[in-house]
Amino acid sequence: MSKIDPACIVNSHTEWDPLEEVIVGRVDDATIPEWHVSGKAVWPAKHWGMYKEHAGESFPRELVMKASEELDNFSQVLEMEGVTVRRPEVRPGDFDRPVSTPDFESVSQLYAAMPRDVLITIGNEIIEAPMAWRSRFFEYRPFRSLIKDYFRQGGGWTAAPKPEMSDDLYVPEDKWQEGAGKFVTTEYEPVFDAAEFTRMGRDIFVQRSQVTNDFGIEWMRRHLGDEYQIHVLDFEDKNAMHIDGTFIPLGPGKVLVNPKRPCITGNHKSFFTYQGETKEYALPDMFKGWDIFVAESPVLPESHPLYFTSPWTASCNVLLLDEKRVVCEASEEPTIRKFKEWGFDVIKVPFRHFLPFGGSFHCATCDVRRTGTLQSYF
Ligand code: DAV
Repeated sequence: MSKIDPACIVNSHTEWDPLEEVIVGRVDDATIPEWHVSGKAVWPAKHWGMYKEHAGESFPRELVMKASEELDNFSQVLEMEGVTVRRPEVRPGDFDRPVSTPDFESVSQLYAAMPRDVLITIGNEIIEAPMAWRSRFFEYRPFRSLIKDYFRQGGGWTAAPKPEMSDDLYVPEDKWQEGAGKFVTTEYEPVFDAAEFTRMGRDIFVQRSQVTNDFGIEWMRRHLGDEYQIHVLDFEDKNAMHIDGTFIPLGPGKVLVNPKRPCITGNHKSFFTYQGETKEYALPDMFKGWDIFVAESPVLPESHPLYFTSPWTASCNVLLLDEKRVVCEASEEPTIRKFKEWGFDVIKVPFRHFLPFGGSFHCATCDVRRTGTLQSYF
């Protein structure tokens, strides 16, 4: 028998159950993190100069302002769709000053824009992730007043072991080489970003990535115990970071996949054409009979600044309000058309100014409550 209470203020088991309450991030005071090998492993090379020369400064202020307006508008749209929205608290000095611990110093902290990266709700519990970047060590702080409030109302609250993030956690920059399956984080201690995990009831999927190590995955496995199965998926992706731009559950029996990063994990193969080439997508056998929806290429112009990610977040990083309603970026016409063909009701929200900060609607949110119970979909 499950100990999970569906009436708890914190209750979410999947990416698709009807969304009742959500945290939407704030991008205010977003600060450029310092150059570090853990960033080099994932940041687009054309922005490396910015990290090397402008760490500790604000991201371009006009962009931050427009992104902040987009977040406010997105929050209003969610409220109009009947979702309760809560926001983190950003205080002066949260990000734009140096921090030090016994193990490292960092010129700044990053932001509170991406609750999905730092928090994950599994059942009745909110878990704070032990993130792998020094610039994100204190990222839980802007969310603490919300988490305390949920705890007081009966929600569960766990902070995974805080990493030391000494040099032992990273491959030194002069030894670091990029390549699929090569990771910049060592197994010194558990680390993961919450957005590395995606939830389908009793089955939870994760990838080893530049910010999530096997030790971190094992911590989650033991923490969650027998009621859950954690499955590690492997993708062709040399900058792997966060599964929600790569493999996105859309409902029971439905998953959205990024054609640029095929899954190479199992024997259940499907094929599709991407840029004139036939591609193989190999999932574990448990996905037999599932619909594999292939994401459309993003239409974001090449010149659009993306400081942290590939452009695929524009088309893949969608938020489901239930099995029917999906929030898509308003200029991504091909994606919108596809979702309609697949039978979804599309809610179009402009988010182009937010994308540069490393994600879209899924990243910018964290589920607090979705109607539903813990089930198995396989
Ligand atoms: O480049 O697709 C997405 C990360 C979103 N949290 C990417 C990474």
